[in-house]
Amino acid sequence: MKEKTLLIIKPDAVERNLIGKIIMMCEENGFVIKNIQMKKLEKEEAESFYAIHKEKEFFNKLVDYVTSGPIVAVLLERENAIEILRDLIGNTDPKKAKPGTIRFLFGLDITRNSVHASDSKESFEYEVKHFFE
Ligand code: 3AN
Repeated sequence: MKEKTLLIIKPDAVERNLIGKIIMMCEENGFVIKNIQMKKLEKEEAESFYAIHKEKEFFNKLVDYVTSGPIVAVLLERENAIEILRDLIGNTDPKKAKPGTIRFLFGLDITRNSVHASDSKESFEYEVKHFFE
């Protein structure tokens, strides 16, 4: 069954002109782009998007970083989209990401790791509301 998921191309990747390469990797892996939006998040929007991490010591750093420049939100669809996109982006820490994954290729460090992808159906339903109907 077809499933949707959300990809966020983060400020470090937008800044280094990697939008095209990242989207190309998604398309080459069978994802169809259903919607796309470039946006600079307000602090409140970023805090809401990352609410699940509110108690973490890296929360403020994460919010500052993700509001530091424009991001691109991409609504993607394919079979088993959530799991396959998580595999394609790789480990949160680019140093631990498998070769060939987006974070292995483009991530700079655990904060500036180039992309975000929903990690479950529940996170997707919550996150997508910040960008699309
Ligand atoms: P993922 O993005 O792989 O789902 P999460 O949900 O654990 O990872 O973390 C959300 C974001 O918080 C990550 N993308 C990363 O930028 C940041 N983050 C996670 N762990 C750390 C950490 N130990 N130090 C700094 N930032 C972190």
